[in-house]
Amino acid sequence: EPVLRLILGDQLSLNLATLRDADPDRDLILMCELHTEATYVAHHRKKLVLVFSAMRHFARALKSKGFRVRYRKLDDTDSVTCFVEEMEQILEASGCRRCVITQPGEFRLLQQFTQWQQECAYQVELREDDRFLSTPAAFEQWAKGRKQLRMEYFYRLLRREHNVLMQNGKPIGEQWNFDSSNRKALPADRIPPSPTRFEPDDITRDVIQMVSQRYDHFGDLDDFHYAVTREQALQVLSEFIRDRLPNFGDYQDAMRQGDPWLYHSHLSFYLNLGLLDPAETLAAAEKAFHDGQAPLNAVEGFIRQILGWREYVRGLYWLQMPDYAESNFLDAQRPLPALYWGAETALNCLSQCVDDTRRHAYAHHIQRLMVLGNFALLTGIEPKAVNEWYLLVYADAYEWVEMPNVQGMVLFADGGLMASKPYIASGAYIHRMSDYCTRCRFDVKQKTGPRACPFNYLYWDFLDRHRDKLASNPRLGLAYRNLDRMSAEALEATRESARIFLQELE
Ligand code: FAD
Ligand code: DLZ
Ligand code: SF4
Repeated sequence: EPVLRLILGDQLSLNLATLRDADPDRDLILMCELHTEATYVAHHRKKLVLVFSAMRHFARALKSKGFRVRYRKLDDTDSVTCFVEEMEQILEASGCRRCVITQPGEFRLLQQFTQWQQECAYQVELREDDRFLSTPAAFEQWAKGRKQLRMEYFYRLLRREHNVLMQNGKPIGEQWNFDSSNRKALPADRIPPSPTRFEPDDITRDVIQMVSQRYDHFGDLDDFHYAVTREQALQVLSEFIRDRLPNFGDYQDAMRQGDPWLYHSHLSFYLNLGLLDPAETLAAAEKAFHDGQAPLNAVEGFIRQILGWREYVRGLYWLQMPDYAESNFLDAQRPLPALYWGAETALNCLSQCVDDTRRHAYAHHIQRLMVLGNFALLTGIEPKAVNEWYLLVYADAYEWVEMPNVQGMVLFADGGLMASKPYIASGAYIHRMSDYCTRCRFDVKQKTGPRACPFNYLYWDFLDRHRDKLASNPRLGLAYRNLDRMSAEALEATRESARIFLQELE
């Protein structure tokens, strides 16, 4: 009897659990582009092109392996509102009684599928997504009884379990973490290699055409050059290992006007779509270290992002959902300011980071965290709006990875479950790590007044405003002592500058 096997847009892996026991001659594989998926948040147009083009290329790869694939293009599914509806139609028409799905990466879809599984007349099997190095169950086990869930300890556990950068039971280099050597600014004369690019083929050009006709969402569509097949993604990986990894550590936190790519890997798009497997990226980086092609601080730094952060946020998401979406520890209520959609702003760092995002559906970690995120935190933007923004603007964004980064890392909305303190910074940090301030109308050295860098007074005003919730945090002790030492006039000027700025932001 034939089995219907659904493959979602971020499940583009030949070793997907759904496909493991598939019989090409007997079974039917279903992939479908849905208007409702493209619009439940108004995804960046480059993200839509990436997902749909990668889906179409994956369907082609499946067909060339002999699978029977039913691929539904957006133009044929206008009346279809959800995956379940499409599956029911096919099951009814085809005589299949069994259906296999790998668990989706977003809670809303898992809920739909489990509800259907319970109610429908078919045999619906939901399989664990095992394209990760850990599992939600293992994370839950680790989290049991802990009040704070620090990534660092989960990471060490996984280093041991998977024997990554280990020697005789100890971390290579006698140290788990080399972050302190990974905070260099980028010297002005350093030119990072340009990113790997692929010219769009016929399939991608069709998708670009379709997206441009149908959607006017935020985000530039021109100059699409991302990988859309596994072969291309493997090329991005190997060029990263060769050209960028050696400098990845040193300049991991650096920002430069007009260049979001720097020495980052640009692999999140492909890891999250399923075109690359996290284990193979770790193996490639570890090999570069053992071959003497990249230093330990770079390799450990890169491995920590994928083995540590990526696995950790996924565990946290499934542990905390659905409540995580509702948390708002600091009671932030401000609507998202128009500058996040590209409205003109005099804060050059923000304007540049939004511009990179609009052009590429990409910004690197420190831009997302210390500029765009820092500003959202300092100005008290409502978590729901911030989550929606991050989920739709980045081509690597799916809720399982976006939400913990926003709720936990950026907004401190979970009250410190993830982060030991809010990631707040004044203009000095942005000035040290970027060249944005030299081209800004504001003066990063001034603390208050109309020409002062807004991050400076917003920083102190934030601490002042949230004294009741944050003053007892030991990691903010020094900051609060400094705030307490501020003269009454200086505090008043800080509050006044912040008040004026926040009022104008509305
Ligand atoms: P690199 O700097 O080269 O890092 C290598 C890989 O490590 C990445 O490809 C990614 O898979 C992983 N990684 C690094 N940091 C994280 C992290 N904090 N959480 C999870 N994985 C990480 N990443 C996403 O993949 N999707 C998102 O929707 C997303 N939203 C974010 C939102 C905010 C507010 C912040 C602060 C970070 C977010 N990140 C997200 C994490 C990180 O910024 C991106 O993974 C990274 O910028 C992708 O670029 P890269 O591949 O060049 O990364
Ligand atoms: C992101 C995305 C988009 C925009 N569109 C589709 C789609 O039409 N069909 C599909 O199967 N998947 C799509 N995806 C990926 C899904 O949103 C993703 O599988 C879930 O959110 C789970 O992570
Ligand atoms: Fe951003 Fe302040 Fe620097 Fe301007 S001066 S770029 S607002 S940090």
